[in-house]
Amino acid sequence: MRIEDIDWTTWQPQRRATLLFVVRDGQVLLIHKKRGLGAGKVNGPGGHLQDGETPLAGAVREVEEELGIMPLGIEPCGELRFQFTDGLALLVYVFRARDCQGEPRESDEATPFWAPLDEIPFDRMWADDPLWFPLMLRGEPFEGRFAFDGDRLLDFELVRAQSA
Ligand code: 6OG
Repeated sequence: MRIEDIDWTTWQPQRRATLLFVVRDGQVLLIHKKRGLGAGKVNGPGGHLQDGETPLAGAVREVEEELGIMPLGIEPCGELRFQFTDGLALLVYVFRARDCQGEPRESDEATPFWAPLDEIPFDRMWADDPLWFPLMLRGEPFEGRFAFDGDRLLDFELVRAQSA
């Protein structure tokens, strides 16, 4: 499956989800994800949106639920559209926060850790992450489209956006 095989004008996500990265003091707050899509991988805190929830509200709720902290100074960074070969179509809203209130703590969904910005463990993350992470860290809005077969990245297109 190639990106150009997908009709993005009629593409509709079945599910919408969030990711939020607290970036502070040269470090980014990541999690070992314990369950859900991508269990076993390193990612940012996040999860699926509930009915009627805005992406920002969902992103904040997920961080509070998974890590018990309140993100501060939140900015939208980008949108990621994933088409999986098994039919799953997923839209992920990515946010960045300048700080957080409280100490991140482990939950049944996530084990948090701070990673130095020059030691981000991309080999344990989804294959799309190294593509857009640098834009997110520089605060440059982006839009990505990705074709996946399971956790294998088949094809992608990544562009800078006017605003996230
Ligand atoms: P729950 O199953 O936890 O929501 N997610 C992805 N994140 C990255 N970086 N790359 C992907 O490439 C992803 N696919 C899904 C979005 C799923 C969580 O997993 C993220 C959500 O935070 C395919 O409710």
